[in-house]
Amino acid sequence: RRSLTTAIAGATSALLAVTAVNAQAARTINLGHTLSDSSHYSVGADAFEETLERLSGGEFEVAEHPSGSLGGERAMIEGLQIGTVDVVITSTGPLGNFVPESYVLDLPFLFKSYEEARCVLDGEIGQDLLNKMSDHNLVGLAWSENGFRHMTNSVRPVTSPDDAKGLKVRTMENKVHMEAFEQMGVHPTPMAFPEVFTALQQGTVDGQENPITVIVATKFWEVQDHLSLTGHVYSPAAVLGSPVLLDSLTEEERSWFEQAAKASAEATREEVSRLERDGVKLLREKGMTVKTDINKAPFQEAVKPAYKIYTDQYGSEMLDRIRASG
Ligand code: EAX
Repeated sequence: RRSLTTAIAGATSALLAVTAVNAQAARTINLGHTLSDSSHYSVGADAFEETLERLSGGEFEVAEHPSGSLGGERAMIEGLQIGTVDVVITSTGPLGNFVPESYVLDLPFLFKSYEEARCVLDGEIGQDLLNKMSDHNLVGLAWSENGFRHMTNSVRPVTSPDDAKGLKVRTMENKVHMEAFEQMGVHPTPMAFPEVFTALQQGTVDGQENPITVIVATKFWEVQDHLSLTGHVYSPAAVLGSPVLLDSLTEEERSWFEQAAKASAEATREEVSRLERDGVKLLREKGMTVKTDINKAPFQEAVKPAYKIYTDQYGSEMLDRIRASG
């Protein structure tokens, strides 16, 4: 009897020990983004999760928080800085407020194609920009993708800057974008993404601009009638990490996060490319009128002063490097 009690006690403490080791081993990584769980960011989050869990042999597990459930992109970046969020997939929208070096990427009509943008971001310039983030209390893990942005509104079809004049358009909280829209005669209204659908629904703003990916993932057809493929700016996404977490890791652990971020970016870009092929058809089926044949020259001309405003403040070194690499 005594030996049975001892055996049970022994087994119980062994079980407790195993449970304790497991609880310690599986560290939960909170990953946030603003888009739905059917979006290209969510595809990227899944790839991040799969890769990190595999490389770490289950030492880390990833909890995805989609749809802005941890706040808008600006709020989540602040969360990374103080360590309340571990990993964020975000557009560069509010990033320049933290890392001014990234503003160069937000200049309208800077990149002409996906190939060009991806090539610059995957090369030395992209790596330099990722490295810069550590000067601003953030860890740049990889460049992912949002896509070329297009204008939608609920007032009239837009095929020229004249058509866009006077429209109240939600922009990201990004002064380079806001400046460019102002030059176009549009009234820019900066707003965090989680508020945009309701603002469109209630008519607080007439329009917004986002890539096909975001328009599809957010069902903007429910609140917007007209889409114009202006492709006025390439919108990168960044996979960012919290320095509070990443600086506490071993070199090997940190490399797992970098590899997971790269896998995430790759999966997201594939999904962006797929939606570039199939998305417009879907949006038409959902009832949007889509202007595909947009003459970009007048738009490009209208936003030109944004370049001078940018270089006056930040210099032209990064811009020259990007242009020279194209
Ligand atoms: O990153 O705020 C925006 O319009 C972004 O494109 C969106 O949150 C995805």
